[in-house]
Amino acid sequence: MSYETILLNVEKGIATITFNRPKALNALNAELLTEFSAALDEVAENKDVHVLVLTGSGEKAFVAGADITELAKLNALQAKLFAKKGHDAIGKLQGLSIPVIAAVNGFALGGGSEMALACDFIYASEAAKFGLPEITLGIIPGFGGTQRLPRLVGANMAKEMILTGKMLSAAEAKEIGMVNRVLAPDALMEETLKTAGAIAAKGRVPVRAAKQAVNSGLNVDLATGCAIEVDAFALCVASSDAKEGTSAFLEKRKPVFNAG
Ligand code: CO8
Repeated sequence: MSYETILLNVEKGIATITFNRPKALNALNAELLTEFSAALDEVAENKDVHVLVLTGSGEKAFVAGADITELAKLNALQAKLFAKKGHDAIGKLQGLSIPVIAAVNGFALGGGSEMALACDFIYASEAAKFGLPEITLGIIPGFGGTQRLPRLVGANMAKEMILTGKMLSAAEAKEIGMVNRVLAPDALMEETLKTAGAIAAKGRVPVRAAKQAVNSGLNVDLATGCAIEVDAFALCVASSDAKEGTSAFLEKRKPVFNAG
């Protein structure tokens, strides 16, 4: 399928979705959200895809937020529908069984930060800037920022960002635990794809099980989380990935997962 506002590329088990409205700093309009959601379906249905990477086109932005030209025209009901559209797409992203890495190449503001927060982890270029500036527009984050940011960096840090609307540099975002690695701009994609490749070479079953166990465990008490892990562990032990991984160790060779 071809898209107008995003690019979808699949290579060596890794899908890359690039937000592609560089003239509007890749802002999220209704068309982009519809296409993004369809691309996620395409990725989810492709059995050859083991990892998804998200990035932005152009030098300046990952995503500079929801499209303010569209936002400015909405009444309350339309705003609710637009917020739901964003939540549905970003919820679908977070619910993918394969890992997702955000390669944040520039501004990740408002909906852009919210998109990155729904990924499994974030690598950022030294040029990246993060923030939830909605308060400056007289609104609040509407694509999950008030919920996902405090879960990741703690309530107080999240409230300072949301209430002031201030931007953080990539280094500051790393300091508060929002970003895993900060890289030179021209090393961002290479390093992100290297990590994606390392994950794609692991067994499909344990990768999905590990992601799901961590995510499910975050919403429950420790005992329930540990029970989730036990079930997921048993599922992995019964898989051909465990057979290959343990046999390879005992036979002193490198395991080959996802061969067939
Ligand atoms: N929406 C639409 N267009 C945008 C956006 C945006 N979010 N951001 C930038 N653009 C456009 C500019 O209008 C400009 O277009 P043009 O060339 O036609 O004038 C072009 O992109 C380049 O931008 P600038 O000239 O402003 O570039 P600067 O380098 O001077 O500034 C900034 C870059 C700092 C990123 C600046 O563009 C900016 O502040 N952008 C807005 C950031 C923002 O406030 N984002 C939050 C938006 S609200 C949101 O995300 C809410 C999500 C939940 C929605 C819930 C729905 C109900």
